[in-house]
Order: sequence, then structure tokens, then C-alpha cells
Amino acid sequence: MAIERTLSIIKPDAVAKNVIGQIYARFEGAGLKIAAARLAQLSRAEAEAFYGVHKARPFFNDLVSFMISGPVMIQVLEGENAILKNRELMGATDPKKADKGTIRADFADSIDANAVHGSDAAETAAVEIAFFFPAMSVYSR
Ligand code: RTP
Ligand code: MG
Repeated sequence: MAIERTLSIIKPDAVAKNVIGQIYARFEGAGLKIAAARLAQLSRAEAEAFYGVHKARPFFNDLVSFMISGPVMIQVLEGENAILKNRELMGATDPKKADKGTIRADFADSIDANAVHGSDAAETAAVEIAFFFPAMSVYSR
């Protein structure tokens, strides 16, 4: 299986709950390595650009407002099948529908405040990683 990289964001709700370490433990437990990381307060323009694919959706403004409501923890995860593996760890978008034991089932409050973001495909992962990290600041270990 191929070694992949994916972009993960611990959203403002989970950062505020002080569960960054608990979420990192799940990444590490699944064999994913942190290849880059930084805590950041996104500007409205950054959040709008990052979620640009959802611009026409009814939830876009709420999503952007939520993503700038506090600091987020942004990381590149690297490992075998990292994109799908991270999506499995995250669980369904709506925490009410997320499988038991997933990050969203355990830490998310609602479909808006849903604890984590993860890239959904190889193409989006590459774009999202480049959005937050210059290539020289991502480290394979
Ligand atoms: P994400 O991009 O944050 O990892 O989440 P996702 O792939 O599971 O879901 P996506 O369809 O990409 O939607 C992005 C974020 O928008 C919010 N959303 N709200 N009210 C709604 O129907 C609705 N649908 C999506 C969620 O916070 C979701 O994470
Ligand atoms: Mg998505």
C-alpha cells in the first residue's frame, strides 16, 4: 500500500476542549505520523479560500464563521493509506451518525462543531497541504 499524506485540522471546538493530545494519540495509534503541524488563528479570507469548494452551499457562511471562532491545530499526517485511514478515524460528518469510537462520535457536538477536518482524496490532500505548509516544512520520518 502507498505511503500518503493528508491534511488534518483539529477545529476550534476540539481545541477549546483541550483534546489535541487525545486526538493525536488516535492518529499515532493508527500508525499515522505527524509530518508538519502548527496552531493557527485563521482569517476569514483564509477560511473562505480553504473551504472554497463549498462556496455555493447554504452552510458556507456558518462553516467559515465557525472555523475562525478560535485557534485550530493544523497537521499533515503521513502513513499507509493515510487519507482513508484518517477519514475512518474521524467518522461521519454528522457526529450523530458517526460510528462509536470515532473522533467525531467522541469529541464533536454537532454537524457544524464536528471536531476535525480531513482531506477527502489525493488531489484535495495535495492542494490542502500546500495551502498551509511550504513543501520544505513537511518532514517524512
Ligand atoms: P470536512 O471537510 O470538514 O473534513 O468535513 P466533511 O468532509 O466530512 O464534510 P464536507 O461535506 O466537506 O463539509 C464541510 C463541513 O461543512 C459542514 N457541513 N454542514 N449543515 C450541513 O448540512 C453541513 N454539511 C456540511 C460540516 O462542518 C463539515 O465538516
Ligand atoms: Mg470535506
